[in-house]
Amino acid sequence: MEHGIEKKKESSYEVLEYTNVEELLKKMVSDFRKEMKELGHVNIIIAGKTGVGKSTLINAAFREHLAETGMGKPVTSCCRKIEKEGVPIRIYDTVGLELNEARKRESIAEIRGLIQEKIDLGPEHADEFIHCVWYCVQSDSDRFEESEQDFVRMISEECDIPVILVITKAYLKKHAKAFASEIGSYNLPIRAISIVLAEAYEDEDFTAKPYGVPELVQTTLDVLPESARRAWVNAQQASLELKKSEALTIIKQTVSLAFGAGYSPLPMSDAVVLAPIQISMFIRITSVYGISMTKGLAASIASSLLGVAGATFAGRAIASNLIKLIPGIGTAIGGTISGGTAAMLTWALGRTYIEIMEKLFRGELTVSDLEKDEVRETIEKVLDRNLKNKEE
Ligand SMILES: Nc1nc2c(ncn2[C@@H]2O[C@H](COP(=O)(O)OP(=O)(O)OP(=O)(O)O)[C@@H](O)[C@H]2O)c(=O)[nH]1
Ligand SMILES: [Mg+2]
Repeated sequence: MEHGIEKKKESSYEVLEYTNVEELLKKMVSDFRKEMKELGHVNIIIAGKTGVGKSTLINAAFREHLAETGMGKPVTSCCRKIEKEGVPIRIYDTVGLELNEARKRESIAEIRGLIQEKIDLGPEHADEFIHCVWYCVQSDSDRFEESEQDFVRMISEECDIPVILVITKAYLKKHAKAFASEIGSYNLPIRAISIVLAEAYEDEDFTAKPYGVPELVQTTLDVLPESARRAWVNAQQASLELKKSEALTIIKQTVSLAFGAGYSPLPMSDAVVLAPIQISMFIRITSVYGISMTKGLAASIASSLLGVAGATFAGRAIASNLIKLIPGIGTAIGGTISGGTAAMLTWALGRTYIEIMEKLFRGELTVSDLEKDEVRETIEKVLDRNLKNKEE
């Protein structure tokens, strides 16, 4: 036994037995760090003239108020890099892109140089490649100037990077749509036009609610390479729906990989094998929500979802406690549980965990709340509901 964690291989399941809670929690935290490292980064350029709303958009689209709190290191005279520990994105924010003829040429050359410099680092530095450009233009601009059109053309054609044109501050929807179709008529080499109002707009006689950023986030995901997908889902905060659909995919993958066809019924005495499979599912879902797996969160998962309390425990108790909750099973027949039961249990645990993550993400709960008796009771109820939900 190593660090209170015993690993053995039995039938087709991986068996991990935890006998020491402290070691289990440490392992969860370190597995999470590994997961975060493996996410890599997504790198995007956000360009546009001064005052069009780039910083406002960055703060709406990504976690952690990046535009204010992410260090803005000047990279070139027209670009600064925004990044923050724990958020897997690097944003190159343009400054002073005023686009008079001389400045425009200089800026394009600089941005081109930046993109090339990353490519020249070679495939082992693929984590630094620029993946996408958002070119922002304000919805109440009179027109999309020729110099801006040239800029977009050159970036897209010469650098071969997907460009999404973002119409910002679109508090007048009809006007913004007309502007979008005007821009559409220029046949620019862009992948999409998105219309956004990143922050609510208030005037004396009307207010406009923010909209469009979740769609922009989804549109961007569609043009990103697969390798940048997980980092993007983590870093963005605008679309809770995107996080949820990604989390559901993880649950489905876990269930089908772990309990798909060909698995023999699992001896009840080894039902604890479910725990490591589910723990890695919890870790991946935590990363989707951009929430940090602290020891406190790990302890809450262990106690409210895995039924582990106290300093040491007999691992085998975990699943048998949970299995009792599944209607129609009660006690496992003949001392075994089927792959189907294990799958159902995993599904219910995953669904319950998503509900917890959403509450943490929205700030309706904090990690320390999870220790409260009433919150634990609620989690048990949610789990019970998910176990009884036969629809899925
Ligand atoms: N209500 C509202 N105001 C916005 C929106 N986007 C930008 N603004 C306002 O427009 C002004 C400029 O926005 P910024 O986000 O700072 O623009 P920027 O492109 O980062 O400007 P530079 O950093 O100078 O290039 C600020 O006063 C913002 O509050 C929006 O979606 N809604
Ligand atoms: Mg700014």
